[in-house]
Amino acid sequence: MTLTHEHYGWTLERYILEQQLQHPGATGELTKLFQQLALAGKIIGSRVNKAGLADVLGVTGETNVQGEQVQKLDEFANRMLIQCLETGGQVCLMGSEEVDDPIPIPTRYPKGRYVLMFDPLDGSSNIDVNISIGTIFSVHRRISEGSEPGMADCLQPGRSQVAAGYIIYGSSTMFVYTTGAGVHGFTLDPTVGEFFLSHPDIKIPERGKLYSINEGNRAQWSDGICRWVDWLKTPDKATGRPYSSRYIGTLVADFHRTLLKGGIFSYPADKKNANGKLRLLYECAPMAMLAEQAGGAASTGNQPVLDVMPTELHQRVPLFIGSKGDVADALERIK
Ligand code: FDP
Repeated sequence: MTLTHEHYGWTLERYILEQQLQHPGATGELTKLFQQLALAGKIIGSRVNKAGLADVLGVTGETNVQGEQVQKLDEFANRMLIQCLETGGQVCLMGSEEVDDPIPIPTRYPKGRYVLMFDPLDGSSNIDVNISIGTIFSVHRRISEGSEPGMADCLQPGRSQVAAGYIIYGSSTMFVYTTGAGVHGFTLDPTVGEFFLSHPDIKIPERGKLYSINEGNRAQWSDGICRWVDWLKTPDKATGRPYSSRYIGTLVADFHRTLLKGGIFSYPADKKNANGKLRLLYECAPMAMLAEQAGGAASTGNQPVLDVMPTELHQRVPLFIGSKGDVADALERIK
């Protein structure tokens, strides 16, 4: 779909409503869930923009379930998402990268048909240095009919996600999502306070010219990963090598660039971390759904990320994600 002047004024809400009209059975609950996610994104984005002014920088002194220091903004983002989503009656249970166990909906609020998993503020090490950060979300259908929602609702494979997306707080704030019918991007006009359609039906180029990996970890890599990265850097006109290197250190930002420009992002397993660093449910599965919906691919190195059956809430998996051709090259060379 090409953006024309007819799309001027298409807000996120209107776009989702239009999509809903194409599904006569839709109840509008997912639309309401998205409205609340967008609201949380606007509130978090506004706080992120004032990060240097307000007393929100630095750490709280606590450590989260991953053993990392909790940043004040992480905590704020986590609280905002819970507050915005727990009251509306669309969600029955939530899971957050910042919280050890599933987050129940207080009994005074109705429980809905969906389970929401989120990473409230991805790229926390970049908060204090004015580099893009983001919120990632993943939506599943509740499977615990007739009983209290529980862990089984959270531990669903990426393939059964109903929706996934992220909000990037960068040079502009963008909301990028898929409900299984392509990937669509909206840019926040801060003067109006609305997300407007700016990137309809995003497609990842079949191949890119960029690779993105933390090369500081090279001493820990397998021979296969070293060989593959060396190959990417070896000049060869026919295959467009050498690739250029880009690494922001915020998954949302590195993925957003990969989605728009193509290429590959990877956080592989290494000698220290047998499953890499990134979390399956809050990071890899939602990004994998976006990648596949945009015509790209996402693999753990052994199987498509979307096919991994989760066994733990905070499980990690290796990630190779981006242009189809570039992911296929990686898989071929790391063997
Ligand atoms: P961060 O630790 O700053 O929150 O999810 C973790 C993450 O960031 C990703 O956003 C990012 O891609 C990755 O870790 C960066 O890890 P390294 O610093 O080890 O490269």
